[in-house]
Amino acid sequence: MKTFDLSLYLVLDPDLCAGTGMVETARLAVAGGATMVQLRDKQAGTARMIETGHALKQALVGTGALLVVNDDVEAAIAIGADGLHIGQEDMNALTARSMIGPEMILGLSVETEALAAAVDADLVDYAGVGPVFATPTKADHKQPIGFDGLARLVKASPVPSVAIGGLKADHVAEVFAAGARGLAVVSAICGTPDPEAATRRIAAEIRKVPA
Ligand code: TZP
Ligand code: MG
Repeated sequence: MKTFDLSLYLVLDPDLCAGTGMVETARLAVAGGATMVQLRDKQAGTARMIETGHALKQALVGTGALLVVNDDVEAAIAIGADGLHIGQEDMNALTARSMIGPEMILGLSVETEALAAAVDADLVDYAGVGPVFATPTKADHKQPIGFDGLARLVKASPVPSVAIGGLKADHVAEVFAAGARGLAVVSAICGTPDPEAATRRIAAEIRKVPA
């Protein structure tokens, strides 16, 4: 059984992070309490993913925060990332698992109850569930599920879930009440004037959640 803390999961966006930079944003967010950081850059090729991933890994050394790479399995392996995150349109979980081996964390995005129920817990370690709300951060996102949908998908999933999509500090209580183990955020942290303070505000709400 792998142990990892999904509670405050930062997903990086190169455009939103352009001012501060992805690596500096990650460093600040982890100082503010982010538990996981995902390198997500849909425009970057593998070489650039590896370059940024190495810098991120360096920035996270000794913090306990885990580094997850979106979609690019080759980059995840080359970086020595803690995890790989795939979507339904990416390679399937069996292929991904066979490439990354048993130790690396594998996350899978699920947008419907049927997809959540279909998650293979022998292959996948956590589900990214959403979008809870419509969000301008992801142009092609699926139908928002709301907190009712989140609760249904969390229940259907055989693995721990992290909620995503339009989530801010104000939503922490409802995210956990729906059974998710955490929230994944982009714009609540990336591109804010003070990413560390923004993360601290979310972390403070998480500390209020009854165990
Ligand atoms: N997947 C579903 S919604 C989303 C992703 C990557 C973007 C979430 O961004 P934000 O800014 O936290 O709404
Ligand atoms: Mg993808």
